[in-house]
Amino acid sequence: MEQPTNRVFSGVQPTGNLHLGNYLGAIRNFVGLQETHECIYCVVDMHAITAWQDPKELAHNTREVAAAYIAAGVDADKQVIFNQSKVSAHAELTWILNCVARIGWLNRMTQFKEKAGKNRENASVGLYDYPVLMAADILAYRATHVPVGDDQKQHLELARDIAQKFNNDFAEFGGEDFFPQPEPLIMGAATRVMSLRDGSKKMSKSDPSDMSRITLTDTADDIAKKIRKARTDPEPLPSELDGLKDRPEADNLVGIYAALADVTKEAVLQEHGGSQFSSFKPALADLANERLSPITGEMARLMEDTTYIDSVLQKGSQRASAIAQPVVARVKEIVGFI
Ligand code: AQP
Repeated sequence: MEQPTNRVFSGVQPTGNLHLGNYLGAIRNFVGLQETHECIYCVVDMHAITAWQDPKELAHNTREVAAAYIAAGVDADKQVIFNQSKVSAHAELTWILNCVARIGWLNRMTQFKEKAGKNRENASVGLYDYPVLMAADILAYRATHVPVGDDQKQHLELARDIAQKFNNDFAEFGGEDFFPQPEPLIMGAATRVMSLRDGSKKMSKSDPSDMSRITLTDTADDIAKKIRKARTDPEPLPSELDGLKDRPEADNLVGIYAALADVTKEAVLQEHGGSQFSSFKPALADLANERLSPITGEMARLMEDTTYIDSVLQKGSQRASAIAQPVVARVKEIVGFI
């Protein structure tokens, strides 16, 4: 079976409140990669239901993530955009990989610990198994590169371990080197965008405070208000990177500015070092609005009539199945299923 050398796979959960972290950590990088790679971008609805979702909202949010991909600049004709539940290869491969992954490996996953919190006994089995489904997502396409935010690094390492163990366990049966080691692509100046209310927490869809995140449905006024109220310290911005040490909120805003302007944090500090937040924040709000408003506008337009998005997802799922089903069929042969 031919192994591609430049196949990208990534996904975003349709759990509502798509935010600047999702955009800068993932979606924006999806766009650049399509110049050089064959790209498969998934709306991971099966991951979403690891925590309960209102079925009507799940359908809306699934279309909205697809709309965000397209509005941000992913070419729906050239690349594959689809939702995970339409391609059964993901679920089928997950079961086989569940029997390869070790419980000890999953017990180390920090995202499960954070999301399950104190109520661990009551978390869904799906939430615990989330990283194995993620490994299956990537390996079903024998993807070589996975653009993600920094928070997904540990899950990517697990996917590599699962791929390696499968290859070793089934080496004699044609499995040797069957799965490539997928490489994480963690790119840009804002690989972990932090909450606007607390510089020690990542910006997240599930944060109860809407003021903690800038979303891809916010208006210019919303963005200006959220940035104005973002927590900061009383010092002016430093001129050197070292001066951001122990100043997580300042570091976060500088990182967001750098990523949006497509420059380094050093360059932002060269320009704004010595400025008070009272002048830096309006500049950041203007820049965020300039970059995001074409995307939010296009997303809103696409969501007015969802026929086009549904057709993209339908066509994308057929193209995704055509790639993944032969891989899963070969995996079944390798493990001895008849
Ligand atoms: N704060 C972030 N900074 C940079 N990248 C981020 N990503 C998420 N948050 C940040 C990246 O966005 C992609 C899609 O994430 P996801 O929807 O699959 O799940 P998540 O990581 O659990 O995202 P959220 O928004 O934080 O959701 P909740 O609140 O449910 O935990 C991934 O590439 C992720 O790295």
